[in-house]
Amino acid sequence: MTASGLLGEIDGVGRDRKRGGYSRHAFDAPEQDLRAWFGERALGLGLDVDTDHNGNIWAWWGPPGPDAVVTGSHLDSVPGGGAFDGPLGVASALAAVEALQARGFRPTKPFAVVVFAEEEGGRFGVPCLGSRLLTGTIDADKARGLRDADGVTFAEAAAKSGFDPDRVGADPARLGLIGKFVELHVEQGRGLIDLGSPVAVGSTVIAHGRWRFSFAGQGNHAGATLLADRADPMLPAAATVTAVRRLAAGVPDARATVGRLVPTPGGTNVIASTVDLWLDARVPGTATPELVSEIVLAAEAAAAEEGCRVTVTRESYSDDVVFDDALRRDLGGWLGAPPELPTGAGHDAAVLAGFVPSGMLYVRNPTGISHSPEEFAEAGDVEAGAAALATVLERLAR
Ligand code: HGY
Ligand code: MN
Ligand code: MN
Repeated sequence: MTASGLLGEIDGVGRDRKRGGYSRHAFDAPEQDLRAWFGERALGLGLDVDTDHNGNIWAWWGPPGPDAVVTGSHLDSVPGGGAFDGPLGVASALAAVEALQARGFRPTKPFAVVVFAEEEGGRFGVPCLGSRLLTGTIDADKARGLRDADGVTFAEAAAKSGFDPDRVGADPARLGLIGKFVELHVEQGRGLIDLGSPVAVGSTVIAHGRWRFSFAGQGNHAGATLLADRADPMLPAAATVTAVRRLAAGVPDARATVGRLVPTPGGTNVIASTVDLWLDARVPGTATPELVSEIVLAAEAAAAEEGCRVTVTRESYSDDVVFDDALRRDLGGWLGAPPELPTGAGHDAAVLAGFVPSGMLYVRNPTGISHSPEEFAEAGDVEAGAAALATVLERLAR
């Protein structure tokens, strides 16, 4: 089965009629369907499938063991996301295994395809939750207590899906099996369009984090409350949204976004009592916290002006990552020196990079758009990516 064919099999899973694109979140029905699809396809390739206590799925080609060559990505999406972010890496890994088997290759090292849980943080708010739990880079108690928009905790959702929440947490034995990790991913930008290549090798991932701003005021009647008598949290929230863009514009190469803003109670004729917004801030190097501090000052000033209060909580943060130099050079050498690309998008490979030699391959996205239904990859480039992945996996595992 080609990678395109595998993607075609899940094309209808988790379509979001309201937003467009796909909504596939940790432990929800579409994600469970995708887990089942992956398991069936992996078993069909003779792989042994098991799921770790953090919800990451491992499909072993031969017995598990140390110095394993591991590849994979994720199957969950952002709300209204594209078809390729995550699934392309998983489908390409399965297609690469099938292609290697077809040409009679057998790995001389332990070999696994992995699907990491909750990479987007689309339900519980922390990106790369599965790989952070595996590596112990998130406290297990904090993870258990993460809540979704309905107030359901990760522990409750995990238990409902058959996992033991008490076992969630660092898994040094399993992490210790990984010798090298390579993730293939759709490019989330325009680099390869301008470079005229279907595939690139990843070089770096810029620092990025998420902060929750909670503005509190006085809920009241929209018609019976004079302006002078209001403490409307929507005002400082709005001021913060514009301050994010204004302040980020002054920092070289900064990206800062408010894509999620939730007033409570959210009535048309109601002055909100609280407004929550989430900041996604990313700056190469060490400047992200400084930018966020400036944004917090602006939020506090705007809140005070309106007689409101604001609390800010850091929900996640990852430093800059530079992928393993030797592996990056090997990947490039084995693929005829394709372009190397930095990225502003986070990945499980970047979490693992702090523990094992990790690398990435990117596949051209002619729209340059991601985290949106327009995300795309041509079938020819999808197959070029899967073939490139097969090439590097064969070199790593022989
Ligand atoms: O948000 C990111 O950069 C990634 O898509 N999780
Ligand atoms: Mn993504
Ligand atoms: Mn992704």
